[in-house]
Amino acid sequence: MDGRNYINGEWVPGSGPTFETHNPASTGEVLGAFPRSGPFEADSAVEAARAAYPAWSHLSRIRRAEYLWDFCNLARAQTEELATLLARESGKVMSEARADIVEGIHMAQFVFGRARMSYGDVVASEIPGKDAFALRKPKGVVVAITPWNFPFAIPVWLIAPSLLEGNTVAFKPAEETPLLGQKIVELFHQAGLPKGVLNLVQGYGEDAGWPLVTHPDVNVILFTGSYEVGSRIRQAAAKDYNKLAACEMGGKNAVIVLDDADLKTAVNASVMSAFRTTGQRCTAASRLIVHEKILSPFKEAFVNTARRLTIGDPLNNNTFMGPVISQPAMHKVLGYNDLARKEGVTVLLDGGRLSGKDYDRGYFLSPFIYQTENRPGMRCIREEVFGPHVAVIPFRTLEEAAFIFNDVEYGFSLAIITEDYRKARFLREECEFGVGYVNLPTIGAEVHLPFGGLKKSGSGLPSGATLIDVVTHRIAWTINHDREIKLAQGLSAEIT
Ligand code: UN1
Repeated sequence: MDGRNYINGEWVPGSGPTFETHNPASTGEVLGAFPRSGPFEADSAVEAARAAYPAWSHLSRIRRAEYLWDFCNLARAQTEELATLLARESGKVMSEARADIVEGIHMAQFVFGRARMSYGDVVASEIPGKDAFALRKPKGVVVAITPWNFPFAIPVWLIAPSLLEGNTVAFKPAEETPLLGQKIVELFHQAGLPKGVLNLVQGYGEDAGWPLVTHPDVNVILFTGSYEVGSRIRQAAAKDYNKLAACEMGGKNAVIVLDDADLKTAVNASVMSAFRTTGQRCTAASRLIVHEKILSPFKEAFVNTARRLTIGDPLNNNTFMGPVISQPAMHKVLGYNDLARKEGVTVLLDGGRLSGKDYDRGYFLSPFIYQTENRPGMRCIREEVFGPHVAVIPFRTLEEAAFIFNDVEYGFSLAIITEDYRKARFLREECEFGVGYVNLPTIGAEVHLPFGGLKKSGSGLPSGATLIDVVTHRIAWTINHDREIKLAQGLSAEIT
């Protein structure tokens, strides 16, 4: 693909160097070259978005939503082609690549449906002659900086609600998945979105992302990625009086398996949580906190299942686990496997880099599973790994399970495997998380729910259904129908 930026409705080549995108399953396969943009392109994108804002925000909400409807129809007609490209660029297996496209479509559908529904409240006034409303207004220019692990769904999650509410957008996809980023913008272009409403800036975080984040004319930054970057973005945004940053960041999520758990459910949920997307989800579980009574049968069944997983070409429909995204990602996971050994864990399945034949062409890893107590200061059970690396941690009491769950700096997702609703409720109340499940994996959130974590996982401004709160500000609007002024709190309106 001939990569371009998209600024003010025009596909423009970059002025400087380019970067390439590769298939992580077969690194010799180059999928395209893209502009390595810098401050000039970032400024142009924000200026175009600012210029388009008055007309876009004054368009009817229904009309704005119709562009999303057209986007949806175009994406639906090409789901298979988009999913294939997504699998080749990100290494996600086909069923997950399809689900990624479908999740983006779902968000656009959800947002489209919202257009004809209430976007404010009518509230009572102390004064009978007053009508009071809580309404919403768009914020202005939104910057969306998105990750490679959901290269279609997450950009659409962030862009679609922003557009519906009347904002305009400058979008920078991850440098690992620029092709899917460009595909999304092509679909909006084909849907006839007016020029400047959505702009695309390709490139790296430091060169292209940072000038977008720090641009004085940006009102909202929506970021999904690591805590380190998210934290820098939040600090930069806090310096500007008119800027808000909503960040979805890492996780050190867990499945808690109680002593009454159905073993089949526990194993299935744990395998999905730990190894779907090769462990590269902010909702993936890298800790399995298991009651000591069920520990032996659980370990045996979990390790045996993990040992049999089909690892290989993402385009093959039978593959369960594809490669990790890049060489640095692979080295990071291998480094954490070594760290776990050094920290004295008991290795249950000694995974590592796969070699031979097709494996040599990509970044393929097999599952690394170990058992350890939750010892203070251990890094492998506290830091985010983002790969097929998982700890089995035994517990004895429910209180201890909650303590272990909370004994990390992250708080994204939680799954509890139990038949006992009282115990599940206890853990729901005691554990710090944003997305919780019972008898399910830690992954698989749906777009019409809030989506975000606590602590280092989020900024307290969840996305998903609740992104509307981030991209709008609420205004109070009160109208007097009496001929004279009457004030709340019994305040006299007499002028003496
Ligand atoms: C992410 O990993 O950043 O709940 C998003 C899930 C998906 C979204 C994950 N629906 O796992």
